[in-house]
Amino acid sequence: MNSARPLSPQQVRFFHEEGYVIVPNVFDPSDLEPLRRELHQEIGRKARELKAAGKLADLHEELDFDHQLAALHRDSQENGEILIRHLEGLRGGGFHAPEMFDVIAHPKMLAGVGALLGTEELVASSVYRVRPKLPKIGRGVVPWHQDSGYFATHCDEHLIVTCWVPLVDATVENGCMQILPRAHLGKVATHHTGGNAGFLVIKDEDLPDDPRKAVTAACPRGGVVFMTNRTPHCSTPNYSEQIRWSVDLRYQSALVPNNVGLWPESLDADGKADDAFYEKGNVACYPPEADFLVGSRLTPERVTTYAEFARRRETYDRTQPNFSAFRRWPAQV
Ligand SMILES: O=C(O)CCC(=O)C(=O)O
Repeated sequence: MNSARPLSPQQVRFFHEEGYVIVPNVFDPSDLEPLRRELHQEIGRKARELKAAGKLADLHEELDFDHQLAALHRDSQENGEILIRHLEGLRGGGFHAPEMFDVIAHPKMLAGVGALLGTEELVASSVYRVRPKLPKIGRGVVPWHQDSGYFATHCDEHLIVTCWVPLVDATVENGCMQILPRAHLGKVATHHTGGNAGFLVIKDEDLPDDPRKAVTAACPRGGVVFMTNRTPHCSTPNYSEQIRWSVDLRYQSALVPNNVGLWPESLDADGKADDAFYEKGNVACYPPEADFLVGSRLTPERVTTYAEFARRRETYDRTQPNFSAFRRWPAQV
């Protein structure tokens, strides 16, 4: 295993000026193999559960990680959706295996985000997503947005770094991202609800710049696309024959509002945390999900272990917060 390569000063400057930087060799592709393998095994386990429940006949076990889920989805869209939602990582109950945590807390990843954030006191967010973009269907196409569109307004002016990590080579053909450069220096644009698959969307006329100026963020496996929370981006359809797998992870300085160390303790009988916890007590940029310390020179003993990561995600998942970033935006595109 090679060691962590810090980003060069040129890459850090590029990120701050352009709002993104594509670094092709953060990981060795083999560093991502355990996560690919675990996701593949999880698909097998969940598909066997569906088969035992009489919901599907063919497990397509002969197919590799880059194809099996697409075949299951082709056989039954309903089963495909169940599997995708199970893997997505949405809310604490989603995919949070040790192999996922190992990528989030990987020294190579922390070296990269540490350089961009200018600190070793690093908080990772539970707002990470696993994205299997299936071939030849619209699902997984993500409309123009800024990640800040999903966060609480008090974090608009803070820097939260999104790290988009392809688990296959991401190309124009398989639907890599498009990024609007230099637009992160302005405000958070107006988003609307009602985009494809429930995503928030910035209408073309509300984009801070001409979408024809977008750059195509192709990125090899092992690379990372780093973006700011105010960088407008979207992604296009997958016209290839295989799944475009990726994970997107989010980090911030420990000085930016977060809920490290906070637990939604006061749950009522329905498992609902009291409003005060989400309205005032929990000031995180995305309060419904647990943040955790992943790097610290000052208090290394507080750095989160896998067991605590899992417990925090699962505890937050049992609550049903009132918080919704969507309430900030006008309804429907
Ligand atoms: O993976 C994609 O296609 C889009 C990712 C994205 O929008 C994000 O990471 O915020």
